[in-house]
Amino acid sequence: MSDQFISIYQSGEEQLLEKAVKDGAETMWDRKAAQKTPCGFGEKGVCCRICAMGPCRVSPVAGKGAQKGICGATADVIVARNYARMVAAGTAAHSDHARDIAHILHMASRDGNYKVRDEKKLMSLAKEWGVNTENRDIYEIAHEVAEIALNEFGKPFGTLKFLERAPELRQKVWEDLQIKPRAIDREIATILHSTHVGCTGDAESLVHMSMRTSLADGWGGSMIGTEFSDIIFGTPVPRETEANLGVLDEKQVNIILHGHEPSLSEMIVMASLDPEMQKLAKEVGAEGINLAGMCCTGNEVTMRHGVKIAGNFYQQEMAILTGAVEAIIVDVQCIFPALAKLSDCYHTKFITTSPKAKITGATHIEFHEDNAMESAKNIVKEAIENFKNRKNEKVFIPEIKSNAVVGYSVEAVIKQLDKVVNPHIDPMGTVKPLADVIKAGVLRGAVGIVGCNNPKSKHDYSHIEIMKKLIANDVIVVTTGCAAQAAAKAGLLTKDARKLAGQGLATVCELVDIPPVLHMGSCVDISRILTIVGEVAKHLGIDNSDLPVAGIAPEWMSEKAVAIATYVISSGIDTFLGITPPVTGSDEVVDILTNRVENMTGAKFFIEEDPHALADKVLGRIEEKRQKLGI
Ligand code: XCC
Ligand code: SF4
Repeated sequence: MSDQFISIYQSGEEQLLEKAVKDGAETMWDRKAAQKTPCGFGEKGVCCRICAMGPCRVSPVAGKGAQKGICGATADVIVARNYARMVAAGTAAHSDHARDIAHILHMASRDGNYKVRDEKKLMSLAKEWGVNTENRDIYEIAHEVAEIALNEFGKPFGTLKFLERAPELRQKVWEDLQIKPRAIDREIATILHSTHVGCTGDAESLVHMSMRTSLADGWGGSMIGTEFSDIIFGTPVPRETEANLGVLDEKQVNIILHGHEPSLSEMIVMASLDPEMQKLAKEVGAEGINLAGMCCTGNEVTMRHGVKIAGNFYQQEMAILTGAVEAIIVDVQCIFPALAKLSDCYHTKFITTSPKAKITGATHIEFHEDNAMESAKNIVKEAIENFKNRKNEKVFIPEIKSNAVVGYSVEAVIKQLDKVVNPHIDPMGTVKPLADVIKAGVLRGAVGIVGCNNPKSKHDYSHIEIMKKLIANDVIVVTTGCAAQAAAKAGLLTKDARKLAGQGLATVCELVDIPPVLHMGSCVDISRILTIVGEVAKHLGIDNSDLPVAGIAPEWMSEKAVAIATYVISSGIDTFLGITPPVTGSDEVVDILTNRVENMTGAKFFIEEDPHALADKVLGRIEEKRQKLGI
């Protein structure tokens, strides 16, 4: 195995943590230690503070200690309510992000900052939604499509439009279960209502409602986020980049883009290329401006521009600890409030930009979409001017980075697949070649590995171990979010990584010229995975739940991940969690999620904290599905 593949475990983190001690900087590890043993009630999900008669905590053990809250809520009800609220919060985060993107399309214009970059995608969506396209200006069409999307959040009647993209058999499952989400905001509000004191008092009903709300994320908010970002900023195509903290450059102004929404980061990318900004950087003695992404906004700009990846969630503090970052610019989600105090130990400017995510101690420069370029330039200028404050004696950049290929949208995957047919014949433009190799057993299956980092697990270890084991067993891996960045750092997103793949997968990778692990984008882009799974199922005339596919969140931590996991099982795809969710205080809820839900949706949760055992379980389940299909 070449060094590249093991570099993940030597990413300079230890040296940076030592540096933190020397610099008197506090990190998540200090705070984790200060937390001591985590609260056992919280960990099991049996703590309720929904009303002021409480807080109540009930015993997770039947027959021992308090069995009910003051209102009479049992452990089952309390656990299920807490779970439902996590799903609602996660759905809200993805969807509120999507709403902003839809608004941007609504304000897009030919001479404005935001334009229509993928007309083909816009036109096909217009057709899908019955928007008249004949003899109309492309921007008029865009605005109408955007308005329809905005109505998906609060429309009074009907169900979400994108549900119709699912295989018919899946739509029938949703219909029968009555979990087709209506308006996105409505599903979130309904959960908040139903989990208010004195409302739903039945665990199964709460899980059922959670499924409906989560589908409003996957087939609503997230899908709108992906599709509209593609229309406005372009649908990603494969491109090369580099990943890990070694992408920071001592000689340049280093700007970290952290958060989720491409509306700001896209503008920063444009602003940093502006000759005026480049000139300013030279004037302060830097060789140029070096952008590097982190978390999902990093994924958005790497997919569309090849912007380098500084790292994933866990590395946000590490980036500042290098002492080489002029500014860390954030929008929303997954941003440690701790960055404010940490950046005070260095010259780094911590710049918040969204009214949705102000942080005490940060420099707040509000980003306004209607004035996007000017806002972005002001922010970049702050970073450039800060270069002169850098203290060279405090700079340490670990010299570790890997090459990666990113940018596998569904469209890009299909284009690659066309390479298996004779290029002189018309390209098929379908997922048929993928379905064929799965059917033939050349690929045993396909797995999505997604989600965060969590200090409960060694950084990236579970992501990488699971990926390596699956590709070695001829399972193709698609990845998004912080998992994708872990893969990038480990060198798994290179064509070279084929040598870690089993013979079948290696042959396919060779033939269609792809890495064995495909970077499909940010977390809202899990909707791309739903789309491709659905297309393969449709092609074979079966349901998602029949396919040898699975979803894994090895190191998840956010409420968004709970929403995702729930819409993935609701979409008929088994989901494996590497971190135990706070539900174990209720045998009933555990039984629903890991067992009974399979009779409803055809998929269920598996919880396994050991990455190797988890990978084995995935492989076992894939073979089970193959057997059932008779392939
Ligand atoms: Fe956040 Fe999206 Fe998790 Fe990473 S993977 S820590 S949610 S950035 Ni979405
Ligand atoms: Fe206690 Fe019931 Fe109030 Fe929760 S809702 S805090 S269980 S009384």
